[in-house]
This record gives sequence, structure tokens and C-alpha cells, in this order.
Amino acid sequence: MTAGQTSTSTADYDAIVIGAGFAGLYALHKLRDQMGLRVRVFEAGDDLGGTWYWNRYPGARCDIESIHYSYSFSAELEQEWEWSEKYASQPEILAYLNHVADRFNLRDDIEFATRITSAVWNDDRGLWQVGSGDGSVSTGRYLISGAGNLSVPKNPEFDGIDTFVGEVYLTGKWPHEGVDFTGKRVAVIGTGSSGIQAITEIGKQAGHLTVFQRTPNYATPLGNAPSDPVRVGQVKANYPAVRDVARSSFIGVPYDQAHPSALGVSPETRRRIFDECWDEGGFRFFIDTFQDVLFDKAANDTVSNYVRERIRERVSDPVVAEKLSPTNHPYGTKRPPFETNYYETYNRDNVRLIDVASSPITAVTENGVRTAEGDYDFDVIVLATGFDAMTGPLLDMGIVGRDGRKLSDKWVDGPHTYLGLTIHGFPNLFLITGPQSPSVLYNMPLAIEDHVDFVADAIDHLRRNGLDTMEPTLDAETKWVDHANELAQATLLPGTDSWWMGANIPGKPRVCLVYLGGAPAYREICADVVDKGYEGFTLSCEGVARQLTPTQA
Ligand code: NA7
Repeated sequence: MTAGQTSTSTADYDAIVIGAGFAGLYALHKLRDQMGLRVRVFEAGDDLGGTWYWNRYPGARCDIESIHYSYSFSAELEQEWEWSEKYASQPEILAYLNHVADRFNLRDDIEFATRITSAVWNDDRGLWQVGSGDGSVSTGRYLISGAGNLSVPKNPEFDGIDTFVGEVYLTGKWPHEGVDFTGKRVAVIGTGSSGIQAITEIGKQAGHLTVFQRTPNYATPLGNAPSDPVRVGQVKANYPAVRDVARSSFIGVPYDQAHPSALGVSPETRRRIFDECWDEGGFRFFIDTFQDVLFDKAANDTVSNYVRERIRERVSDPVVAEKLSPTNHPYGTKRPPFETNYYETYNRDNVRLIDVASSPITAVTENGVRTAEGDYDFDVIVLATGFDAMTGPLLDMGIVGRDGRKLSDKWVDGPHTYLGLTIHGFPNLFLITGPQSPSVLYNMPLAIEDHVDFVADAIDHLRRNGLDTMEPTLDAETKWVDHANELAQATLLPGTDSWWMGANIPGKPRVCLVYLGGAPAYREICADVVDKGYEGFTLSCEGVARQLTPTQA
């Protein structure tokens, strides 16, 4: 909006929310039911659930304990919902989200099967014009992306994939009717978290399964089990305190603090700590061992060696065990996958492992997969090849900011955000768990709640002060990007090709997409920004931009 103009123009909605997963559902509830705003949610899928709507592949489940991987905003919801397993499966998480939608009457304000293809800031009217695939346009004062971090599957990179006469499935877009693998010759390409979960289940059903592995992963036990009623009772009796402790831990789960240094203890003590965390399962092995494993290569070697040793114990054929043992990157520099009987899958007669690092896939043919070493015939190919993570969903929506500047141009060398939440030149646009926020390294439902609460408070602040727009300054954004990059450079992560670094997509800028300072530090920074009257933001009123000082705020 230019100086002197007023923001009298009326928007269809106060807030437009994109996506009806964990983020969009809570944003709708918070803004509509707690703040009285007019809110519309647009969702590309035919139903709600986001990640948990699309990722229906066999074995899909969360890898943060469900009593923690769940909303904290409603005490009643926390008390009434029962998880049947320690780590819920995809159908159960989807049932939970449907329960939330029904309980809080959210469906009426969600437009399903509506993919947002353009979102353009109208400076004269001070609002976002949001267009969908069918040509309809809606306007909103605030635009909130709950489009997710892992919602745009990577395009298949294999020449000839369209000529394959069998069935092809992407783990991230799994058919709702399911897939029957019985008696079939199945290929799975990819051994990240999705591939590892799917391979274990498909191996049990397929006539024959061939896994194409480019990079072996450090998969460690999930430790799933039926829910323990005693433990659940203890958590439910103390939920607010449990959530506080969770939010005070690096990744948002109430686990112990890691020991300072893997090198500062005796080999026996180190082994004991690794064994304990291994046996506990899940993220404990990633975050409860030693603080220096992501910073110091020698410290990391201790954990990497330990995992390799444990893999060798479980795989009967030493040649296969060797292939499954990662050696080209340090433990934890790719997002650690968690498994249940994954390694034992390779002891089955109907499962084989093909290393495509040494002999890459050159094409998909009419009948199967071609590598430099030969052709393999299949009835079904499953692509577990990952996502255009973090920035992909945002760049997929045709976002255009002030003065017609495209987000894709602004982010040509990687994301530039302030707090991973907002972007200079894109007023009133809020990214829930955006790039350069802790996002995927923070228990997602809590990360989402923190961000939605921040946005709600910011909108409330604007309204109470008769203000229209909020936009970070270029200076604040630059400092944030530098800060996020400095944190990443201090770790071992930049040296590994991972989706955290954008390195899984050919041509994508190589930059750390995640804020690595941890949830507690990040939460403190955000609180401080608010305390200082939204430091780093320009808040505008009737077209007159002004930097509010704390006293004005
Ligand atoms: P990931 O973790 O990105 O894994 C993708 C896998 O696919 C990984 O093993 C890749 O090997 C492999 N891949 C990708 N492209 C190819 C090609 N062209 N040839 C062979 N292999 C390939 O995705 P996921 O869906 O498993 O997990 C994403 C996140 O979801 C996960 O981290 C959790 O946060 C939940 P590479 O390692 O690149 O050599």
C-alpha cells in the first residue's frame, strides 16, 4: 500500500490458510474460534490430514511418541484421545486429525480439492489474492501457509518411467485403495525413512522384493509397542508439565539431556549410553547420547561405528551387511530413520539389495529398472525417493509479493526468511514451520502450535493497535539468514548430501533449510522479538509504514 492510501477495501476473509494438515487445522481453530476471525482453509486433497492423508504407504507411522506427537492446545482433547501404540500408524494419526476436525467443527470452513496456484499481494488493497486451479480467486488480509515441509514429492528422475507397463507408486502419493503386492515382483527405489518403513512391510507380502539403495542409512530401532496404560496415565496426569519439558528440549520431546561429549567418557561408559538409548528406541538414540556427535567428526565416529556394528549383528550375509552400512556420511547428518525389523528383512529369501551408488539406475524400461550392470524386471515400482522439502511447497504456489516480486526470484539462491516465519517483501504472509525455523527438527505438532500462536498474537497486536500489515525488515531477515547459516556451518551437516541441505534435488541451492539452534533457543528469540514490540518487523497503519518502538507497541 502506498502512503496516504487507506485500507478500507474489504477482503473476503480475514485470514486464508493453505493446507488442512496439523498446521491448517490448528490455525483455523485458533484464528476462528479463539479470535473470531473470518477464516477459509484451502486444501488440495479431497480430505484433511496433510502428510497423513497422502503418505499411506505400508508401514507409514510417526517416529515421535504419539503422546508427544499430538496437539497440546486442548486439555480435553489430550485427555480423551487414546493412542493404541507408542508410535501411531498413519491410519490412527489420520483418525485423530479427523476427530479433531469433528470435535472443533472445522470441516465447514475447509474447501477441499482446491489447490492454490497463485497468491499475489495486492498493495493497493492491502490484501492477498489467492487463486486456485479452477480459476476462482479469494482475498484475505493475512495469508498463512500450512502447506507442510514434505508435501511435494520429488519428480521421478528416471528416463522412461512413463513406458513402464507395470504399476508405479510414490510413497508420498499413495493410492487410497491400497496396493496388493501378493506374488508380485516389486522394486523399491530409495532407503530414506519412507523407504525403510515401506520395505519392511512390502518384503513380507511381495513375491519378490528388490531394493535399490543409493545411500545406506543409519536406521536405528523405533521401539514401538502397544501403549502402556501406566505410562500414558502418568503423562495424562501431568500433561501441562510434560509439554513444558518437551518445549524446553532441543527437538520438543521430554527426554533427558544428552551427555556433553562422546570423547569425554570411557569407551565402556560410551558403550553403555549407546546401548541404553538404542534399547529405549526412537529419537533417544539421536538426541540423548552425546552433544558433540553433530559437531565433532571424531565424536561422531564413535556413534557411526556403533550403528554399523549393530547392523552387522543383524544381517546374516556379511556382503549385504556391508552394503547396508553407511560409510560416506556421519551419523545424524541425514535425518535419522527409525526401523522395526528393517535389517532382518534382508535375511529373507525373497528380498535382495542392489547398490545403485556404484551402478546407478540409467533408465526405467517397459519391463523394469536398468542399471549399468543390467536389467531387472518388475510388476510394481515403488518410488520412495523423497520430497522437494521445505521450500518446494512454498515455491509451488505462485507466491508474488510487493511490487510484483516472485518468491521464486527472491529465493533463487535459497530461502530468505525472518524467523522462518515471514519474508521481507511479502507482507502479512506467515509460514507455519517455514524454512530456517526449527520445523522438522522440532516435534511438529508443538512447532506448529508455537508458530500459529505467534501469528495469532501478531494479528491480535495489529488489530488492537489499528494496524494493517506486518513485514520483516530486510536487515532483520538478512541477520536471521546469516545466523541460521552460521549455526549450520558449525555442525557436520553441510558436508552431507541431504534434503536438510536441499541436496536431494538436482539444481536446488545447497543451503541448510532448518534452524539448528534448537526449539528452546528459538522460542526464546521469538518471545524476545514480541517483548520488544515485534523487533525486526515494520508494522503499517493506513499505508504509513512505521517501525513501532516498544513504547508505541
Ligand atoms: P528421503 O529421506 O529424501 O529419502 C529418499 C531416498 O531415495 C534416499 O535413499 C535417496 O538416496 C533415494 N533416491 C532419491 N533419488 C534417487 C535416485 N535418483 N536414484 C536412487 N535413489 C534415489 O525421503 P523419505 O520420503 O524417505 O523421507 C523424507 C522424510 O519424511 C524423512 O526424513 C522424515 O522426516 C519423514 P540418497 O540418500 O539421495 O542417495
